[in-house]
Amino acid sequence: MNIVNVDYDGLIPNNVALGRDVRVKRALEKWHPGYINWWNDMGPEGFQESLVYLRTAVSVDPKGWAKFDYVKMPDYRWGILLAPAHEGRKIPFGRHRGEDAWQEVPGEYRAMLRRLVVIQGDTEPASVEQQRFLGKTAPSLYDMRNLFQVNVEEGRHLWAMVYLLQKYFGTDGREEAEALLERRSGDADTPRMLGAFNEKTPDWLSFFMFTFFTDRDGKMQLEALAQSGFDPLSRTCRFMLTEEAHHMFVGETGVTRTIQRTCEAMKEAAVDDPYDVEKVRKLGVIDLPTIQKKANLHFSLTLDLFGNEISTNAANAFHAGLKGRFREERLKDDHSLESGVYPVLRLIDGKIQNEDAPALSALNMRLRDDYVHDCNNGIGRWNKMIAEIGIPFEIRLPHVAFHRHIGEFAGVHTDTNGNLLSDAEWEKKKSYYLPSDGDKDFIESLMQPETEPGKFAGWIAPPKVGIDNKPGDFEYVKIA
Ligand code: BYC
Ligand code: FE
Ligand code: FE
Repeated sequence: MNIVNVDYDGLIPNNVALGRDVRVKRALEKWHPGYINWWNDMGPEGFQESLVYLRTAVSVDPKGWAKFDYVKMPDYRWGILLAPAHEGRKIPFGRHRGEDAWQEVPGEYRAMLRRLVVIQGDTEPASVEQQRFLGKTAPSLYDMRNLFQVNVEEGRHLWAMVYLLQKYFGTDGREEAEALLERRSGDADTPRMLGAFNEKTPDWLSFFMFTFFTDRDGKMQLEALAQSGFDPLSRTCRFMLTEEAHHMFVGETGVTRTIQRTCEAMKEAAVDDPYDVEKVRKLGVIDLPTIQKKANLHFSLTLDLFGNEISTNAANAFHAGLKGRFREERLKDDHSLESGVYPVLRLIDGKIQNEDAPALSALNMRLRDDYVHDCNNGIGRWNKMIAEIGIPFEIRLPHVAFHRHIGEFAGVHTDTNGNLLSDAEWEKKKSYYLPSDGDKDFIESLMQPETEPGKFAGWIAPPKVGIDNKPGDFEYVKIA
């Protein structure tokens, strides 16, 4: 069988010759019913019987790997898909740089590797749980379909990590795979592992911000893990990244279309002042300052996912060759980082300032910097839309110290420019920076479902083109 093509004959589609790996095949088949139960309990509520126009991977060839068709989500063919192996691949960084990439788990790094796989795996079902009620308020069938596409792919990402656990980590891998189905986003007793994945995604603007900001953390972390010297992890993440591109698209275009509708409505009604929130809201669109607040919230929550600025975990993972840097292969240094330094923004003597730290310890910071850069590219495109329509407003990322719960700035309050605030000032001003109850109520009031093919809720502009080149009135979801 050609590695590029996916075998759809068995219960679990795959390109890893599962048919010849009886132990792992059995383990996954045993895990499968629990997964389906989880999907039925925690997946998109109210739409499990609907036919959704979804893409399914039929190959891992970057050109034309997907086929589109109507499926009921519980019948989606979640599979195990690894990007093709690179013949003779070497470990690209760390103390084992230049040695053959590992095809089995290196014993000395087993625990560290398992932890990385489990954390990655935990975020995937968490996001499905967070988004499970959004189908009911979808602004169009097009958007509903995109939500469900993201959801089934996050489900597949869970499969991707579970495959690694079942194949390479024996009994404890199996236990971790079970536990991934047991934790629940936001649950007081059994929460998901990382903070942002226990927050709510209450409305569609949050969903778009989440896919813009938080899925983009996914992209950065997957890029770092795609460098891994543990080859099966690298290949798994490489294929996940091709799916991640669509999640990023959903977020970026979702916010752009929201902004577009707001700006167009303002132009039509000759409302020039973007800060005249009441007037803008009367037009049935989300005012730009509130969109900024949502961005502040989701950006700051997502920064917490990069861990501490100074991290021995990150240093150890890099040194061991398990987790690299963003685009490691393009970086021009010794790829061992044993001697270099990296500037880290810290709180020193009550001031936020840069301090050089050992480069190895600063890897979370470095990945976060790459992430911020990537976010700014997307936000530039939002601002281009605002400028084109001619509204005097710019969306800006808040300072990295703003509203943080992990790391250097967890103990302080700042405004969005990074000026320190006392507790009292913060309490007074925070509804200026983050969505207030009133803002949330207003957004919620707009979240009325639009389920007629080709129609869109009044607060969001239609997309420029359809999915899979379908016409504007295509019925992306046949609601049952
Ligand atoms: N919440 O040394 P540190 C995605 C803990 S998103 C709670 O700085 P490290 C997706 C930390 O565990 C990408 N706890 O940590 C997106 C540690 O505890 P222990 C997901 C936190 O390891 C949208 C202690 O604090 N993938 O795919 O350097 C939809 C010391 O911290 C948090 C990954 O994250 C937190 N935010 O950095 C669907 C990649 N941060 O061990 C999917 C795998 C830190 O001392 N994970 N702690 O008990 C990693 O690479 C790292 O574990 C982290 C944390 C970057 C997450
Ligand atoms: Fe994912
Ligand atoms: Fe994603």
